[in-house]
Amino acid sequence: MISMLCTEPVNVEHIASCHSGADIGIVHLGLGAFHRAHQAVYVERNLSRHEGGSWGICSANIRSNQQLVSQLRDGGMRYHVAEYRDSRDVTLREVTAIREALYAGPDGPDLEALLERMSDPGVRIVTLTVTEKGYYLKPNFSLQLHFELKSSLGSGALLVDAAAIAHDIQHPQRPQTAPGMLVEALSRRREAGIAPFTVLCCDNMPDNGKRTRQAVVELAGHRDAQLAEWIAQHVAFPCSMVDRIVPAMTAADFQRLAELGVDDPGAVVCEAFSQWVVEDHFPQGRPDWEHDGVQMVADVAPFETMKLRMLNGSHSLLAYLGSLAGIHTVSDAMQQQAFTALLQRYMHTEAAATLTLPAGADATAYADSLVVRFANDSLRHRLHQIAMDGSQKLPQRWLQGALINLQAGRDATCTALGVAGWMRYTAGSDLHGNAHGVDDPIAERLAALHAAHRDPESLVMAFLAQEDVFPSELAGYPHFVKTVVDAWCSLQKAGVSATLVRFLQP
Ligand code: CS2
Repeated sequence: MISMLCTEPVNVEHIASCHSGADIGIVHLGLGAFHRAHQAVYVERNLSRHEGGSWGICSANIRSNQQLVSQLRDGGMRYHVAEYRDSRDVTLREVTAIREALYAGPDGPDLEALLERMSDPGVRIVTLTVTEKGYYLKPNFSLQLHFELKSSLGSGALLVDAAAIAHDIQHPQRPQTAPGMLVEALSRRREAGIAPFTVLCCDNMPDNGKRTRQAVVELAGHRDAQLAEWIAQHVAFPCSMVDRIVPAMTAADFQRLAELGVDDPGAVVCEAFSQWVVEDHFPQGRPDWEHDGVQMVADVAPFETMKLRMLNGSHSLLAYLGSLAGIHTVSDAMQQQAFTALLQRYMHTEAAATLTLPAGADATAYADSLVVRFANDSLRHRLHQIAMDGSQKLPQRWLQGALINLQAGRDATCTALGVAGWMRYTAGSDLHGNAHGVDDPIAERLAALHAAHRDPESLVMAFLAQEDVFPSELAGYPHFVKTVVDAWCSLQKAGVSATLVRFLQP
């Protein structure tokens, strides 16, 4: 470990990878920036402590970005993570925990290699970051998951009509989705008499292990009821909470890394903060992650709910309202008092009121720490990136909490503002008329709603009637509905800042 002070006022610490290799014991689906800067760093620490071992990672992209797979291979499966405490203080970490990279996306060459790897007895854990939409599930507002294999109705159920799931039901041996790959690999293991791996979901969803189990067991039921029963009985799906801000890389990020001497197409820039809370249920064994900074706990739910509603909920508020105002990044939005006031009010009065905090946690201190993290201007975290897939994110970030507040007779003004902001964002332009793409699985349906409903009230009602996004009860709170309509009108007429000032008046 070398610490050096450059001629520029930048403190750069280099941490070299301290192991020469490891057998593969983990398969990861979703080789994005987040995985490289989060889970792979914890595994890197583990391998460095043990000088190798059997928990190396085989990481696969299953939808897109074959180029990254090639780049990692070309770079000898070695890449860098630049952890910025602030713009003058960076740790440059070399990571070699990912031992193998595969591309199993549509027409990808490595699907069979991936399934073989997942069926290997040496692999005992499969982790996932495939984003919320990658599980093909309806939202679950009750958080009571059902496991009746025959039923496809009810909250949290598998989207059996989604094209990719329909494909996996038709062609189970050539799956395109993460649930389909898990089912096929588990089926192969069952037939070969190999114990199943543990499935560890690392996506931002409440009860993410239970939801993954729902998708896998339900999909398996379409193929073979006994396989579904075997998975339900024998496969562990622990829940986890993941946290680290890892923006998509930009040309400017590669440029500043080049200035620090790092010429690496696989590099990732992120914040210094990192947290991983994992439910300790790994029947086939696990790395001794508790010595690498992972919190191994009995119940992840309080951590997950706190993070989703406070951090991700705030992110989404900034994403829609900030984008409408023509602001590009999280840290730019945090320069504006109207936005910090919005987040303070949202976190303290709306989000915190709905939480059962983890032991020892303090909502005020957590909110304060988030404001500091968001203001970190060494990250160019684009609001449009966070705005993506709103239909998949809003239920757990805002709407579940709003319903709890409304049922308890409490205020949900910030959430109503956010909902109006999201609706307006999905029209495809900001309030200055600049067009933007709307990246969401239901973008077309939302565009049709905008085209069909010209008056604000009927548009808002049409949005609230989208039951795969909004809990049906929300439309039954007239004050909430009126606040959304008023906020929509105010955004259109007066803009974001004036609307925030007006709605946030005590
Ligand atoms: C963000 C998250 O893009 C988003 O939706 O809210 O990726 C966020 O940065 C992470 O969850 C932080 O841990």
